[in-house]
Amino acid sequence: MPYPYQQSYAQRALKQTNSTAKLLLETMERKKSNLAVSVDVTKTKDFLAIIDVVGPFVCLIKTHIDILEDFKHDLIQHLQDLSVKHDFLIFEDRKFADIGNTVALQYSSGVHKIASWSHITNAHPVPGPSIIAGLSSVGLPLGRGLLLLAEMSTKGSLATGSYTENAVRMARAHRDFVIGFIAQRRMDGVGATAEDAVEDEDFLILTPGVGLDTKGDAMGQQYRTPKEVVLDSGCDVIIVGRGIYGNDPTLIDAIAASAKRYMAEGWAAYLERLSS
Ligand code: 5BU
Repeated sequence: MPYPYQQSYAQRALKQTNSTAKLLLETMERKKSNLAVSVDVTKTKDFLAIIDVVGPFVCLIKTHIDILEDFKHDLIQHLQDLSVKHDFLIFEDRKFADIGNTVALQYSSGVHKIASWSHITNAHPVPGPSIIAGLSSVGLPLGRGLLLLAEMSTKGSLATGSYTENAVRMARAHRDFVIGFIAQRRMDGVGATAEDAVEDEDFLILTPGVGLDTKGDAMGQQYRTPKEVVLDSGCDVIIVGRGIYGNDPTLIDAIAASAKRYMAEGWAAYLERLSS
């Protein structure tokens, strides 16, 4: 029997208990895309224009909603309309990192009301399991999913070794809400003891730090190719930002062509993984 990650996204969707995890895998299969685009721009106009043009090629749009200088709440309706139009999920890369009570408020309330529109969000495991308790009190009744940051793509990241293992243990104890990790490789079975039943464990791995043309940036980011990420490391979703829109968010035709290229590379690596 192949490991879960060697099965198709469709097969894996059938076994997910969290509805968001299931929906993401089904969307990947339906659109034949394991590409997420990270839309890190400061103007609403560019933000929506990029999402509209890459929408057909992605399973997921990743946002940093607090980067937008001209944020108004009606933007959320536009984002949700695009999510329906192009059939993708939304992931607010909020990286919560506080006590349970505070993260519950940050997730539900404030200017952005993230839980009301973002299918997926993420958290640093550094506060311990209470961060999951806080976020799930808001997100679970809404059917949302959480990713823990088990690793980061940056040079010198401290999220390694026993920190990563403990992040996986925390996730394993909260499988109703934690659907997987931001990580650079598979985490199934990591940190497990003999008592843990992990043979069928199937965490989703979403991986930033993906680029085809450069190896990194001047601020510690490190890039690997879709093939390295999906085929060699067994990750599920490639997250690409500047590799797709470069430094000019207005070059819409070039952005569409780039998204298509990353989508094709990511899917080819997945098909090769299935056949290996
Ligand atoms: P880039 O333009 O492809 O380098 O953007 C990568 C995005 O992924 C950006 O929004 C980061 O905040 C995010 N990211 C990352 O690059 N590395 C990490 O380990 C994590 C998130 Br977690």
